[in-house]
Amino acid sequence: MNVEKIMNDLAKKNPGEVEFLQAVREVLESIVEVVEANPQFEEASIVERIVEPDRVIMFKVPWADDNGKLHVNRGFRIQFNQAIGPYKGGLRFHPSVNLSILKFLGFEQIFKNSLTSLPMGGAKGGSDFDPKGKSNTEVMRFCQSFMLELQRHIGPETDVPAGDIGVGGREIGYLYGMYKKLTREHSGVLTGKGLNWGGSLIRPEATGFGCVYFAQEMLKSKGQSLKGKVVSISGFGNVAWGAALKATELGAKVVTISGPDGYIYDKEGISGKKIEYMLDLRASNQDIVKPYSYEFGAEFHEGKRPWEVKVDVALPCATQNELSGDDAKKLVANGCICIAEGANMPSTPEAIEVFHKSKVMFAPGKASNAGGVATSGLEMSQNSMKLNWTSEEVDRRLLEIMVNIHAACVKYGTEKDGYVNYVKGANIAGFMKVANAMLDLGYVN
Ligand code: NDP
Ligand code: 2IT
Repeated sequence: MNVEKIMNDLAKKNPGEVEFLQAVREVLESIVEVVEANPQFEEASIVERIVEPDRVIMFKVPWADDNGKLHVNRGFRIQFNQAIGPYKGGLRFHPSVNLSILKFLGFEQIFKNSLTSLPMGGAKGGSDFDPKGKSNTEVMRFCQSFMLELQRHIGPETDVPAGDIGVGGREIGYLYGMYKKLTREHSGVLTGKGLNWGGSLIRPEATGFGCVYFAQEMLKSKGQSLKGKVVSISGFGNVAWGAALKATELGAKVVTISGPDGYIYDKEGISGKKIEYMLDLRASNQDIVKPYSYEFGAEFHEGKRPWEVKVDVALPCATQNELSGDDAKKLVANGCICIAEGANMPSTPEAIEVFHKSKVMFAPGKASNAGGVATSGLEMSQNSMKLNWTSEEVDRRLLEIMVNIHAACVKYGTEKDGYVNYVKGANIAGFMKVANAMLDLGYVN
C-alpha cells in the first residue's frame, strides 16, 4: 500500500482540506501492515473507497434575527460510511466550521463508532452559525431552518445526528421539535435528547466519563490509578465538565480548565460547585472562562493554554489541534505520564510524535472519547425497545465499552518493547471491522 500516492491523489482531489488530510494520513500510516497482510483489501480498493464519503450534503440555512434582519448560513451533513450501521455522528455549530473540518470529523467517526462494538456508521454535520451572543429565539429559529432541510436526509434507520461543539440539549430540543412537526413521527432520529422526550440518562456526562474511564484503564495497565493524581483539562464545555466530574469522583485533583480567552489554574482543585459553575459559564453564551477567577479566586492566564502546568494526567477536551509539539514537550518535561483525548484530534501530529518518542501513554480521541457516541448508541437501543434503563445500567454498559476499547487498543497496538501505541491499536481495530463489512457487502460504496 502506497500511502504517499493515496495522500497525493487525495490532496489533489480535496485542495486545502488540511484537517481532513491530517486525519486520513494518521489512519493510513497505522493500517499499512494490516492492509498488506490482507491482499483482499487491496484487491477490493478498500482504502481508496473508505477515504471517500458516501455523500456530502451542503445547504443554505436562512434565518431572521430578533430585529427581523435576514442571515444566511451554510449547513452540512457528511454521510461518510454506512457499512456497519446507519450513519451516526454529531452536529457542530461554530464559526470555524467548513467542509474540511466536518470531513475529518466524519472520517474519524467511522473508526470510533466501529470501536464501540455497536452498529453505527460514520457521519458528521453542522454549520458555520455562531451561537455566541445569540438569543434563545434566534438559536431556535436557526435550528428550525436547519432542520427544514436536514430532515430530508436523516431517519432513525438512515442517519442519526447528535450534539458536538455548540450543539447541546437546548439545540437538540429545537431540532427534534421541528423534525417531529415535519414528519409527525416520534422516533429516535436524534440522540442527546432530553429525558422527558426520549433521551438516555448519562448521555450528557458520557463523553467525559468515558474519557476518564479510559484513562483509568491506561493507568491500571501500569499498576496505577487516578487516586491522588493531578489532572489538567482544556475546554469548559460538555466534555470538559463530564471529565472533571468523574476524575474528581475517582480521587484525582483537576487543576485547569480553559476557553478561547485563556486558562484557569485552580491549585485547590476544581470540584463540587466549581464544576457546576462550568455549566453556568457555558450557558452564558459568552465563551470565556475568566469569570471563574472572580468567582473562586483562582489564577487566570490570559491567551495561554493549560499544558504548561505540572500534572500527572492531561485530558484535552476543547477542540482540534489545540496541543502542539511544544506543548507536548512541556507536558513530558513536567512528568505527565498519561494523555487521553476528550476532544477530536486535539493533539497535532508533532505532539503525538513527542508522546510516542517519550513513551508516555497517549490515547487518541477516537478511542478515549468514544463513550459519547457509544451512549448515543445505547439511547438508540432504548428508543427502539421503547423503555429506559437506569443510570446505573447505562453507566455500567459505558464502562464495559470503554474497558473493551482499551483492550482492543492493547491487542492491536502493543509494540515489541511492550509499549502500547494506542493510535495504531485504535486505527487497526476500528478499520478491520469496517473493511471486512465492506468486503462482505460488495462494491456498493
Ligand atoms: P462544547 O461546545 O460544549 O465546548 C467546546 C469547548 O471548546 C468550548 O470551551 C469552546 O469554546 C472550545 N472551542 C471550540 N472551538 C474552538 C476553537 N476553534 N478554538 C478554541 N476553543 C474552541 O463542545 P463539547 O464539549 O461537546 O466538545 C468538545 C470537544 O469534544 C470537541 O472536539 C468535540 O468534537 C469533542 N467530542 C464531543 C462529544 C460530545 O458528545 N459532545 C463526543 C466526542 C467528542 P468556544 O465555543 O468559545 O470556542
Ligand atoms: O464526536 C463525537 O463522537 C460526538 N460528537 C458524539 C456523536 C454522537 O452521535 O453521539
